[in-house]
Amino acid sequence: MSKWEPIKEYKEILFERMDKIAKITINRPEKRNAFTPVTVQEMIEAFNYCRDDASIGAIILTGQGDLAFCSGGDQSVRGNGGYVGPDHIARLNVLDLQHLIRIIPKPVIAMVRGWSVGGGNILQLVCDLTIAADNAKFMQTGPKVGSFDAGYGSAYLARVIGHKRAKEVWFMCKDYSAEEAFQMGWINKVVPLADVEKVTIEWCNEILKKSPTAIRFIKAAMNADTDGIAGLQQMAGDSTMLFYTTDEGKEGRDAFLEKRDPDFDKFPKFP
Ligand code: S0N
Repeated sequence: MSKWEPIKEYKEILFERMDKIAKITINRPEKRNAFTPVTVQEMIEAFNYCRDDASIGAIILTGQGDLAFCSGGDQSVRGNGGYVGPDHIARLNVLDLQHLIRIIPKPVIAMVRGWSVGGGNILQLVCDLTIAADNAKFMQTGPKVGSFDAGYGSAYLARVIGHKRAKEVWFMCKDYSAEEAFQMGWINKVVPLADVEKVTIEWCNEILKKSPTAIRFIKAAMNADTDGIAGLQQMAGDSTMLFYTTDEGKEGRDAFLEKRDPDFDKFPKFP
């Protein structure tokens, strides 16, 4: 059905594109796509590539195979103070990835098949939209396995599904079906497993017909509401970027370079 072209070879992820859509796939199906610091670093690099490439307008994040989107941090490389990669440094670099997914000014869509667990489930949470296959299951296990995400995983989850539900998710560590997650507003759509990629691509293409600047500001505005001054900074940066493209913005730069007073009088003072 789809013709994905590789963008770059990695050890623990696949990174592909089809026209304006990029797809980042956690490729550790034998571990239910649990992530290591290497997986996360590779994803960070791939997301940054998508951020910089102006021809990419939507990004899909998924896991390889039908059994899991992601089962969270790889418990076999969990050391003292974080997850340990080849550099022997214990890290929680998935927090940097969560932040990157939030601030990247392009829509990121999680495509969930099978298990979405722990830190993996937080990754789908921080994506802008989630399309789930009908075999998807959602679960936080932290309090069972000696960990927790008190950042986006808790506070933002509470914003998305409500405080009572978010506490239930973390206190009970139960799994929720795709239909239950949909009813809670945790995800956007449930489709038959066989259709999940087709529908995710359809959603991407629908978004790609819309104004990228409008999408960028809608995403930034919602982050500004939930992320405090850091969210505001992102939206402010977007506004500055837009201002740089105006004659009014250029007048300030040009006047400085031409060693003259700027003439801002000629610009309209809109109501
Ligand atoms: C996903 C589950 C439910 C799938 O069950 P299923 O289908 O029965 O398969 P299994 O036989 O259990 O698994 C198949 C093989 O995959 C291995 N495996 C699965 N998950 C992991 C994992 N997370 N790490 C390492 N290996 C994993 C199995 O061991 C098995 O291998 P073999 O065949 O060799 O035995 C089920 O597998 C399950 O419950 N998995 C564990 C889920 C889990 O608890 N994940 C970790 C949760 N914690 C985090 O994600 C940390 C989050 C984080 O990074 C973080 C972020 C912010 C702040 C703090 C933290 C923090 O560290 O806490």
